[in-house]
Amino acid sequence: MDPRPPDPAPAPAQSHRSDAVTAEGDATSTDATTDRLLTAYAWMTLTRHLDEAIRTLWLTGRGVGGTFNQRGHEAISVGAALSLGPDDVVAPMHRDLGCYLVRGMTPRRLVAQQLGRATGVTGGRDANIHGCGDLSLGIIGFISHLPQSLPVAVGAAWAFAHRGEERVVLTFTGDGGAVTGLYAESLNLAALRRAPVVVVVENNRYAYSTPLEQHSANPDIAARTRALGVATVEVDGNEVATVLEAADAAVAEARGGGGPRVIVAHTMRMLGHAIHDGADYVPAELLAASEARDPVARLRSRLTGSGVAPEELDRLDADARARVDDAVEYALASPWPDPATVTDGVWA
Ligand SMILES: Cc1ncc(C[n+]2csc(CCOP(=O)(O)OP(=O)(O)O)c2C)c(N)n1
Ligand SMILES: [Mg+2]
Repeated sequence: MDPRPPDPAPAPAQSHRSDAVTAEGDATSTDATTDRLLTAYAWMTLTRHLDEAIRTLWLTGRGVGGTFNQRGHEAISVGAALSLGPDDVVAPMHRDLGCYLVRGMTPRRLVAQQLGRATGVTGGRDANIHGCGDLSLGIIGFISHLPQSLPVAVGAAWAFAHRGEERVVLTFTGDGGAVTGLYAESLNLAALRRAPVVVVVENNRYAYSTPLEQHSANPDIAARTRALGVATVEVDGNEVATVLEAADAAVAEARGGGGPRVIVAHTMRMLGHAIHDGADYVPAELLAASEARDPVARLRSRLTGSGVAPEELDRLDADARARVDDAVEYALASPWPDPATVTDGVWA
């Protein structure tokens, strides 16, 4: 038995009283917005620190398998997940660590998963984000073959509509995934059946090492999606307030029977595809530009600009760091899987 206290819940962002009342004197909605952004900041810093800790484990020779870089995608995965209700379901992909966290998967389980330990989500059957799901948290495990999570999400959403349940499914794909036949087929079916699914396309301009312009004859993902008959909006994926606003609207519309909604969120990976990838093929000026658009730093400066004390943000940052340190310690002390369990969950 683990003598340590259970994985603590993230510190809720404290209610904030903004001094920056809007010109209209709308102090209440300003406070509400700031409080929500503080919540997003708490989750985004947790995602950032967790991603950095996992990278450090690999770079110091303690990693197993592989791990995908999250840096630059935090506003998308956190912002979209924060728009969901408790009964909704997500089918995240490999850059959505923030989404797993918001839905309640703890840093302890996630680090143990990444290290292939028995206490990880798949009990050591994978040492990556693949298959990392927990239906008790409304998280469908990520399917490695891209974008196979998409038809599963559409099927789940269609089932909700068929049963008359007002539940929404949120899923994600990349710009590479959005050029596949499965993307078009899944969205076509979703539109025909008015399935309540929200698809976030994380357009980071690369699919592994292939730039958008080399894998898409028409790189306008939103235009291609609208041509399928699906209502689509585009947002700056490095600006969490914009992601939240678009996701809130899309989830409400899908829940209200409006059918599928797609949000194309433009961002840029700030590192390579995965831990083994130094991104040498990305022009240095592009990487520098993405560093300058860091979604976490942008949110911090937006919040301080609207009157939040830097010490309050430092406190959220320190809480996130402490949770991650605890998770790393827990995972490193966790046992490897028992070989006797190797056939558990094998169906055929
Ligand atoms: C069907 C399939 N082919 C190849 C891969 C290997 N692979 C994993 S991630 C990836 C890049 C996907 O690019 P994109 O959809 O743009 O998402 P991103 O990684 O940029 O977030 C590839 C090719 C895969 N997982 N599935
Ligand atoms: Mg991509």
